[in-house]
Amino acid sequence: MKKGLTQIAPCFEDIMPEEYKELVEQGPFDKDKKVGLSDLGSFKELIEEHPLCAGCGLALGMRMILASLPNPEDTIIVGSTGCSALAFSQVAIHNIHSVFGNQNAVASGLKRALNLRFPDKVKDVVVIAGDGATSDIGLDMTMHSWFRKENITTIMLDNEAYANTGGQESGMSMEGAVLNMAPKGKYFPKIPLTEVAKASGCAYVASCSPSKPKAFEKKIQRAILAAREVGPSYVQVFCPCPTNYKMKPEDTLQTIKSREKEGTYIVNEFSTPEAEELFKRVEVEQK
Ligand SMILES: Cc1ncc(C[n+]2csc(CCOP(=O)(O)OP(=O)(O)O)c2C)c(N)n1
Ligand code: SF4
Repeated sequence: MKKGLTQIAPCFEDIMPEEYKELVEQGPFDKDKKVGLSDLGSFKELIEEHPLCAGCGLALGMRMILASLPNPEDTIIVGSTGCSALAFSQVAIHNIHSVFGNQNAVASGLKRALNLRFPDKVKDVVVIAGDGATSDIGLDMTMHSWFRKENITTIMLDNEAYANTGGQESGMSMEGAVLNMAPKGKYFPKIPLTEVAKASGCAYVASCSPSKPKAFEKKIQRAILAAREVGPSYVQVFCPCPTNYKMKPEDTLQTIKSREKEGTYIVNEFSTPEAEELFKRVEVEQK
């Protein structure tokens, strides 16, 4: 199926807003016209009137992830509670919501069921969840999906806070971070989750940010490829929250660049030899 992947039930056609109808018509599904991150703006992956705040790094990160998906038509996103959940009902990709923290368990079951139901088809299952959902509440389920070597990709939208509930510290907040509900500053350092992912058996691990779109797209695509053919993959996307960190909305990208420059947000990449081999083969074929 090309366009028509997301559909409006006939009984709702007359009441759906115009921009939702456009989303259905103009999603990035047309395989004959393959789109990527550099085409962002020429198709519709997220409704303009989504409810995320002005300057939200997470909204930018989500748009870039959606535009980087190698196989949007056959991708199912598993989301979790948090700010991103407010936008998932308004994206052009199939997605399901899971209860806070359960996302990697739900994604594991979904991937196994899809393998049984569509044995001859590639179906990518991609978890996209906040740092609280991934590194705190859902850490056990996230890590166990890695230990079990489930063929799924986990993407963390790392805004270094529990943003949706008004600003509590998360495991991914920096030591000393002051938030509305962490007025004394966080007592312990940021969890090195990329290191944990490596040690837990992920075939591909990376961190990235919207400041370098080409590298961003490559990392998302590598992660999905690795999960298809080698084993679990993890990508950490830095996407600061201007509302809870009390920045001006227009300063989000500059904040990312400054943090990367001063080395307080480390952008890196790791692949197992098997994944490395796969990337070499596929990326040469694509040239
Ligand atoms: C089981 C459960 N515990 C707590 C909550 C309340 N809750 C909703 S969103 C949220 C914070 C989410 O933080 P994070 O995963 O970092 O995502 P963000 O909102 O920052 O994008 C919390 C604690 C909930 N919905 N369900
Ligand atoms: S609170 Fe922060 S993360 Fe949530 S929508 Fe607003 S800017 Fe984005």
